[in-house]
Amino acid sequence: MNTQELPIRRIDHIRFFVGNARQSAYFYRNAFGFEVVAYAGLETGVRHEAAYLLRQGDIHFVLASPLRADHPDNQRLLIHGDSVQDIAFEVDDVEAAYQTALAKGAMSAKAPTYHEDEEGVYVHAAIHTYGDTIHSFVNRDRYRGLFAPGFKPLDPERYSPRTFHPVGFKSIDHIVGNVELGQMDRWVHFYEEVLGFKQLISFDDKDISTEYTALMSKVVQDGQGRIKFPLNEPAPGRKRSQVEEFLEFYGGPGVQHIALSTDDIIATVRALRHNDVSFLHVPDAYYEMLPARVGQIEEDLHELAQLGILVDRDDEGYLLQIFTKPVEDRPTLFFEVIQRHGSQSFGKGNFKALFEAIEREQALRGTL
Ligand code: TYF
Ligand code: FE
Repeated sequence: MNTQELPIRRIDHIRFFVGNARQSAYFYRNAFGFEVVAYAGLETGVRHEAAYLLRQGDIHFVLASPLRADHPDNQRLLIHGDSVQDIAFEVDDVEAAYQTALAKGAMSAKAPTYHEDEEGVYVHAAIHTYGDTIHSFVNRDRYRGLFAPGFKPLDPERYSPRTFHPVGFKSIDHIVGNVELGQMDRWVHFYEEVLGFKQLISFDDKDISTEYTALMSKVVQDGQGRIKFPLNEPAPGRKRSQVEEFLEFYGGPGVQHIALSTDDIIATVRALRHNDVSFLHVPDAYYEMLPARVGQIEEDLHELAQLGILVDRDDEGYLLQIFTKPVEDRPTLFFEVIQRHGSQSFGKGNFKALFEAIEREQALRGTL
């Protein structure tokens, strides 16, 4: 089994390639409550790009922007806008992970490199996944520096480290990819074959298309069940699928949403709303039906209704979730806030309310 051959320790970081990393860092700090901890750029000896490392709980985001017209990734800004470029994994052995992945059919994005400096050795390689998205493999067991070569602690002269208010995000719960019509199974197989993931068979499996879903979705997860990647493809429906809208405005397959977990969704959503983060709106009727649907829960229903938090129950427990509107002008990337009480599924009972809320937004954009 290749979970042994390719042991993924965890999601190391998500790299976003953006037009203006300095300003994106301001947004992810002041709206989402990330701490800006490190910087790479001209002042640290990096000539081609500026990058900010943001941290909250176990979550690490790298926001990178090109500094010149000859940056090798420039084209993706034009095609995708600001986007998730890399879901990077920390692995035991970068070279072995990369060779195994290639032997199983992955396409190389970057051959293994050993960055050696006074801080030790940082090992990095990368493979392609859907669209222009890549998976890096990194290992810093023999690296004592901060995060990666080129990164230095944030210089308060460049970026004020004060006024950061964590909103309570703990870890990455799942990352969703949108792929083209008919391509979902291909990418499910890619994660099974290349990375040793397993398709998650739960009663939540969404390969049903009803009049309101117009999408199909399957979930793959790593051997330890800690990394979960749902994959969506559009399904012909009554209306234009939200996945089609994404593919059009993103310019191909890519990361659609990132679900971040919290242990106190009420406090987290309250803080995010205070920070002007906008969420999808569900009608009041949703909350009238809620007690009958989910039964007894710890949280106060009025508070959940006030904040617009959704609830779903399955045989293992329940979960609370809420979805932001797209975080940029293109109707592409959005975030989900999730708190699990036992349930390991994805909120199937909320799909109708959620997809109808998305459709109302699509209607406003004229893309339905
Ligand atoms: O990740 C999930 O499966 C849930 C539900 O376009 C969902 O968050 C699925 C598809 C979609 C938006 C949300
Ligand atoms: Fe989700």
